[in-house]
Amino acid sequence: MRFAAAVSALALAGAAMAQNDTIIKVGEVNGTMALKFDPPFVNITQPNSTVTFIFDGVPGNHTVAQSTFANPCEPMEGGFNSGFFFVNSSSGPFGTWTLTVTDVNTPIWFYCAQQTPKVHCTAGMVGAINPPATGNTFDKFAAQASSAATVVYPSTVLSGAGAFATAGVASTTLPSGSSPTGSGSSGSGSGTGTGSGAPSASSPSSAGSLSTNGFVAFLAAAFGVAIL
Ligand SMILES: *[C@@H]1O[C@H](CO)[C@@H](O)[C@H](O)[C@H]1NC(C)=O
Ligand SMILES: *[C@@H]1O[C@H](CO)[C@@H](O)[C@H](O)[C@H]1NC(C)=O
Ligand SMILES: *[C@@H]1O[C@H](CO)[C@@H](O)[C@H](O)[C@H]1NC(C)=O
Ligand SMILES: *[C@@H]1O[C@H](CO)[C@@H](O)[C@H](O)[C@H]1NC(C)=O
Ligand SMILES: *[C@@H]1O[C@H](CO)[C@@H](O)[C@H](O)[C@H]1NC(C)=O
Ligand SMILES: *[C@@H]1O[C@H](CO)[C@@H](O)[C@H](O)[C@H]1NC(C)=O
Ligand SMILES: [Cu+2]
Repeated sequence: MRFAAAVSALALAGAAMAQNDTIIKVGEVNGTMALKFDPPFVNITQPNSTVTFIFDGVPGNHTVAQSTFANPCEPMEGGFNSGFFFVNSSSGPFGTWTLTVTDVNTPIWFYCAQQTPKVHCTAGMVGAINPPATGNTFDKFAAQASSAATVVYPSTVLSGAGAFATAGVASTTLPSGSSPTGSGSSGSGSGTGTGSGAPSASSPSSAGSLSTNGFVAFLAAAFGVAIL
């Protein structure tokens, strides 16, 4: 147990230093709960860079499932799927899932497959890595998703087309103040509001590095305590 924790901590520290990580938040926009990915798409130029999805938004189930431009809400054959992660409430437990992007020259499209109490994919819970700036753009993908006739629950698959994960969604706690506010969070009527969350009013990259640093520091602290 101790040995495993120490090895994980070392692997995590090494990975955090070696990799170029981009954060996508699941179930929020600009620090407010919403059935969206935030940012909805990212540009990854370095092969083997990672994208970490943080499940801390709208309470309920979410997935990150690879689809195609033509069928935004159905699993791509050979695509990845994180599997469902259930966000119990606005205070967690939360999840993280890391993809390594091996192909930076082909768009990677994805969606959330949750369908109750409403269909997340048609509500706008779609995203992309490296969508084209012209032609099959992210906006066209999102428009197709909003009117998709078929939405499919896929099974969990770690390795997809152009990207892979090495594990399912990991349950974790997050530093306080890093989670979104808004509908679905109990007792959010007064207090901090939407201006104080990490994701708000920042560019995607600065919000990402802020979250990553806080998250890694937090995990390091947690492991440090556990190892002692
Ligand atoms: C990290 O990746 C992004 C997206 O590919 C790229 O713009 C940035 O230059 C990379 N940074 C480093 C330090 O590799
Ligand atoms: C990405 O990782 C794979 C497997 O480790 C390696 O073969 C490849 O050379 C790496 N690509 C780059 C650009 O670092
Ligand atoms: C969430 O997903 C899990 C696993 O598929 C399932 O057992 C559970 O019923 C789902 N909960 C909701 C509220 O959809
Ligand atoms: C889920 O949240 C409810 C209240 O919102 C709480 O009673 C319950 O213990 C939580 N479950 C877990 C697994 O955190
Ligand atoms: C990604 O690159 C495209 C050009 O290919 C650009 O229009 C867009 O603003 C970039 N998006 C992000 C989030 O950096
Ligand atoms: C989120 O914030 C960015 C940057 O301030 C802004 O461009 C975007 O429109 C906002 N999105 C929503 C849905 O409010
Ligand atoms: Cu969802």
